[in-house]
Order: sequence, then C-alpha cells, then structure tokens
Amino acid sequence: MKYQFPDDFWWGSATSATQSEGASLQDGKSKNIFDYWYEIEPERFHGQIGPENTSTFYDNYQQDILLLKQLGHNTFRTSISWSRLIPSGDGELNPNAVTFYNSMIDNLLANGITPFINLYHFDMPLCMQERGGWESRAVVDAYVRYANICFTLFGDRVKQWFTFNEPIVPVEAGYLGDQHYPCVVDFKRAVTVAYHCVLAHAKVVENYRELKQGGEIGIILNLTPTYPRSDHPADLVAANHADLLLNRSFLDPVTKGAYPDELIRLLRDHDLLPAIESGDCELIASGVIDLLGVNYYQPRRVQAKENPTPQGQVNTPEDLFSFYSMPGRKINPHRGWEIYEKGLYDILTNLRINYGNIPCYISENGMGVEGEEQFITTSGQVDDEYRIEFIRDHLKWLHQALQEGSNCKGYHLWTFIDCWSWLNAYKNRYGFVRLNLADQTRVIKKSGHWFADVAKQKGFN
Ligand code: BGP
Repeated sequence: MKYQFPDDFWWGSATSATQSEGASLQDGKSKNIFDYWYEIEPERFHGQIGPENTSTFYDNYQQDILLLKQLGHNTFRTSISWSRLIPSGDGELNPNAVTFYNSMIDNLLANGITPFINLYHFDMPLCMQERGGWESRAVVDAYVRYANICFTLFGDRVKQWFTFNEPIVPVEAGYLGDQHYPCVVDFKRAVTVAYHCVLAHAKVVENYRELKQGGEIGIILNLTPTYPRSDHPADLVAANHADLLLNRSFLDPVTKGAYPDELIRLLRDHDLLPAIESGDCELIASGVIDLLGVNYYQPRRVQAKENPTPQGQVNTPEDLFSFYSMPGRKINPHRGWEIYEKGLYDILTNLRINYGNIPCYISENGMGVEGEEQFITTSGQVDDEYRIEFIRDHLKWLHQALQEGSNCKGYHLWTFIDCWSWLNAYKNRYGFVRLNLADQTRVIKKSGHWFADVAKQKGFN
C-alpha cells in the first residue's frame, strides 16, 4: 500500500533555542533559568552537563541549514531566546541577537525552508524569574512586549508564529514536580502560572492580529491523550480530571476562547482558582489561534485513586487520579515512555470532532535512544532502523486520520540533530543527524536519508 501525503504537506523537524544554540552566555545573552540552575545545582543535570554549548547551532547554523535541506525539510521550527534578544527582559535589544536571528531566518528562506518560530520554550530569562516569572502580571507584560518586538523585527519574513511550546510543562515540572527551576511544589501557584500563560498567549495573539502581517499564529501543546484503565465510573472520573487539568486547561481556552465549566468547578471545589481580573475573560476570548502544533510522545493512562483524597486535602493533580501502567504496553526503555502510535490518530480525531477540525500539525514526535554509537556502521553512519519504524508507524496513523478528514498539515520530528535535553543532557539521542560531542561533527543517520526520500516522494510504500 502507498501512504501518499498531500503535495503541500510540511516535512520537517523541531528544536528550541536553549537546546540547540549553545553560546549560552556569549554575544550579550543573559542567563535564563536553565543557565542559572546549572550554575547552582549542576548535579541535577545528567552527567553534570549544562546548556552552555548544546549543539552549537549559534556558530554552525549555516552548515546546519544545509543539512536540513539534505534532510528534505520544507519547514523547520525553532524558538527565539528571550534572554538573548532582550538580555534585561524588558529593556534594550541585543544587536548581536538581531543579527543572528535575521541571518538564520534569511538562510532558511534562501534554502527553501519555511521558518516556524516559537517565542517561549521553557526558557524564562533569570531577571524575569527574579521578578516573579509567570506568577507576575508584570512579567506577562514584558513577554508581550518581547513578542511585539519579534513581530516587528522578523514578521515580514516569518509567517508561522507560536506563543508557547508545551506551556503545561513549566507548570508541571517547575511548580508541581520539582523537575525544572524554580522547583516550587504548590498546586495553587501552579494554577496561577498556567492562567497567566493563557493570558500572555491571548494578548500576543490579539497584538499579532492587529499588526496585519498576513501570517498565522498558534501555540504548541503536548496533547497527551488520556485513556482510563476501564469503563468503571471511578476510572472515567479520574481520567476526566487528568484531561481537564493537563490537556483542556490550555486546549480549550486557545481553541474556544474559554475554559471548560467543569475545570472551573473542579478548581473552585478545591480552592485553587487564580486571581481573575476584569477584562481577563474578554482577553482569553480573543486568543483563539489559527494553527495548533501538537507534540505527541506517549499516552497518559489513568486509574481512580485507591484511596480517594478527602475534600480539602488536594495538594497536587495526582491527588485526583493515579497513573496506570498498562500490562503489556510497548515501552521505549531509554526514555521510559510508552510507544502507542494510535494515540496520534486519537488526538487528531478528537480535534476533528470536538475542536472544529482546527488546522494543526504534528510539531514534535520522536524517539530518544541511549547508546546509539553501538549502531554506527563501518561507513560511520548510525543504522537507526528503530527510528524509521517509529516514524513510519506514526505516519501511518496520521495518514489514516487524513483519510477521515483531519486538518493535519504536517509532521515534524523531534529533532534534526542530537541535542541537549533539559535534564537528560545527551543521554538519549533523538536526531536525524548524529552529533559527535568530542568535535561537534555531524553525520546524517539512516533515518535522515529515509526521511528525505519520504519528503521527496510525499509518502512511502
Ligand atoms: C518535549 C520538549 C522538547 C524535548 C522533547 C524530548 O517535551 O518540547 O524540548 O526535550 O520533549 O524530551 P526529553 O528531552 O525530556 O527526552
């Protein structure tokens, strides 16, 4: 059977500024929260490797963009580093950053690759964190100013913008799970952070529309689909709680312009509602997006709690549901994440049926593998057949969703070149291109050649 994709389908990959640029404190960039956290607690990072160098895209972007071309990309997503562009968060521009991003965008376009630009990928400037981070409305205003500056500087050429990548991650990891700086564990503060990100998103969308630059603006969400252990009412309630808190808390406001009533009730019942100011609801209503990026790695399987948490003692989302390890599930042992290809189809079907079939694309999907050097052949290439299988099996479900009318416009792999991961450094390799850490040389893996061919043929057999 031939899996044929539309002629204008987006074939590409994604990365982020902090994970690829390196030069983390050079040419005027100030520290972001990851630079700072590494400085004070290097032991929290795998192998004590921090974000100073990552994959040296800042120095090597011209050659890397040629690699993207070889990988058959027609689109590529990265982010702008707020702490590089505006080192003080809300003051003067860094001219080196303006030169770098201008040149990166021009190089991509000159090579026939459309740049998709994200404005925030977990990387709060330290000076803004010190002023309260996403808990502060003044920081929201500074972010809105930063976004406006990006539109003014680059919006003549960039026509696909994203306000955030996976905004639930800083909420979960930074304010609930002690996995990202500032390592706060406080449900109510986490809800405020999430709420302020939605406000920030909406204000940026509103401003972008006013500029009439003729592009599209959206957001990238990790829409981890929620599956209950069984049809038992208690499991269904638990799954609904997980879905409301971790998916619909962003998906509904950005696609429908309002929060689900059920979520508001749930938060009110547990005294978790954030401070709402007049004008907030109208603002959220104006933040409806043009384009949704969907990151998909794994499903979320949920069961009812064995001992329900008494009213008044809910201190974390996991007081409202438990995770369920389904027997027999397929696991990527390196990352510990379940591989469930059909999840991608389920997300796209949900968007088609319940979210007006909003234009979307798969903005991240991928497989991190440890010890890939064992698959290096005598010719020096990584023989990553497992990654080809992973991508192909997900693309088959994407194809099925398209057959049924999904408005999915493309597929981006995480990521084009092995890159630094927030906590795992280089433990798991995700790229189409192998990065040799010793000398920073790059070699396209078997999957990269395969993908280039798929992009050229617009499908596979
Ligand atoms: C996504 C992030 C990426 C990337 C990826 C892989 O959630 O948007 O930044 O890191 O996950 O995850 P990890 O690096 O934790 O293995």
